[in-house]
Amino acid sequence: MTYTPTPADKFTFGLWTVGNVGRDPFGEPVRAPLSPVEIVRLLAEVGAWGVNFHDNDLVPIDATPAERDRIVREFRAALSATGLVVPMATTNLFTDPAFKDGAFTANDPTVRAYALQKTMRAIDLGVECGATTYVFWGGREGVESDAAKDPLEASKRFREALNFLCAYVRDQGYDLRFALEPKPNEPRGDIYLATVGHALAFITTLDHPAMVGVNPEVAHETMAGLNFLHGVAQAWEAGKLFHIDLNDQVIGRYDQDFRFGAVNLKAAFFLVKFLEEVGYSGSRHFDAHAYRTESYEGVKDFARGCMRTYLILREKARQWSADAEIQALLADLRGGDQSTIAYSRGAAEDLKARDFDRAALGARGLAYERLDQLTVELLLGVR
Ligand code: DIG
Ligand code: MN
Ligand code: MN
Repeated sequence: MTYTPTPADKFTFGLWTVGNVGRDPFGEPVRAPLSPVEIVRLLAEVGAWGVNFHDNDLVPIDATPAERDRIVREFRAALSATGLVVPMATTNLFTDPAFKDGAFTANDPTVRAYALQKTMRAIDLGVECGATTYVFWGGREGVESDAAKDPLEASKRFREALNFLCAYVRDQGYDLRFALEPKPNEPRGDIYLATVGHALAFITTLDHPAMVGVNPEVAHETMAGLNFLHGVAQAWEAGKLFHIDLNDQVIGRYDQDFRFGAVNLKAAFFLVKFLEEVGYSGSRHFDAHAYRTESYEGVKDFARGCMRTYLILREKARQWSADAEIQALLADLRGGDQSTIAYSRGAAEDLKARDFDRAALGARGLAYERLDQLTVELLLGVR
C-alpha cells in the first residue's frame, strides 16, 4: 500500500488551511502569505482533489469589481491547469469589525442586512467556481454576556437569514445545498447552534429544511466534550451529513485545528470506518492548519499527513472488518435474536407477563476489553 491520495478519495483543503500564515493570539505571522493560485498549485503538488474558500480568502473585501474578476479568472485558470475542483464555498462573516457582534444575529439591523448582501455575493462567487455545498459557520453568532442578546431573538434572526438565503438560491436556480457548521465557543464567549444536535433541531424549523444539512467538525464537537462519531452518525441517519470538517483536537482546549489523527487515533479510526462503511460520498475536507513552527515544506507535510492518515485508517478499517477474531467476538456479542418488538396489545401483554432472569442478564461478561484491545493492537500494527 502506498497511501497516495487520488481524486476518488475526494480530499479537499480550504485556501485558509494550507494558506494559514501562523498568526495566533500571541504571535505574528511566521509564513509569508501565498496567493490563491500558489495555494492551488501547492494542493495539486500534495495530491488534493479540491480546494474550498471563504469569499475573502479569494477576493479581498475591498477589491474593485475589476480586481475581483481578474482574481477569479486567474484562480479558475489555475483550477483548469491543475484539475482541482471547488466543491464547497463559504462566507467570511467573522473577520471584519463590522461583524464584531455577529452577522445574521447582530443587534444592528444594518449589520444583518450587510451580512445578507455579503453572503449573496459570496454564494454567487462560489457557484461561479463550481461549488455545490455552501457552509455557514457562525463564528461571531453569539455572546459574551446574555444581557446583550435575547437567545430567542437571535434564533429568529438566524432563521430569517437562512430562509432568505434559501429563497435566494432557489430564485437563482442554483444547484446548492447549505451546511451549518456548529461550534460551542471561540471567538465568541458562547456561540449559538453550539453542536450538531442543536443544528439538526434548528434545521427542522426552516422554510426549506431539505436544502439544509450540517458540516460537523472534529475539533468543535470535541471542544464541547462530545463523541464526534455519534454526532456524525445522527446527522447521517437524518440524511443531513452534507459535508464534514476533519482535523483533530485535545479536549477542553481552544480550537486547535490539528492535522487529522494527530491527537486521537482511535476516534479517527472509528470515524473513517463509519464514513467508509456507510458510503459517505462527500468531500473529506481538512479544516486544519500546520503548527506555527512550520515552513511551507512543513505545511506540505501537514497536508500529506492528513490524507495519508485517512488512507491508512481506511485500510485499518478493512483489516478490522476482515479480522477473524474481532468478527467472531462481534458475532457473539451481536448474535441472538435482534428483531425489534413491534407494538401490538398482544405483544405488550406478552412482554409484561414474561419472566426475566435479571441476575443472569447482569452476570454475562461482554468481552469488550478483549475487543478493544484487539482494535488497539490492530491500530498499533501488531495484528
Ligand atoms: C472554522 O472551523 C470554519 C471556517 O473555517 C469555515 O467557515 C468553515 C468551513 O470549513 N469552518
Ligand atoms: Mn475549527
Ligand atoms: Mn471548520
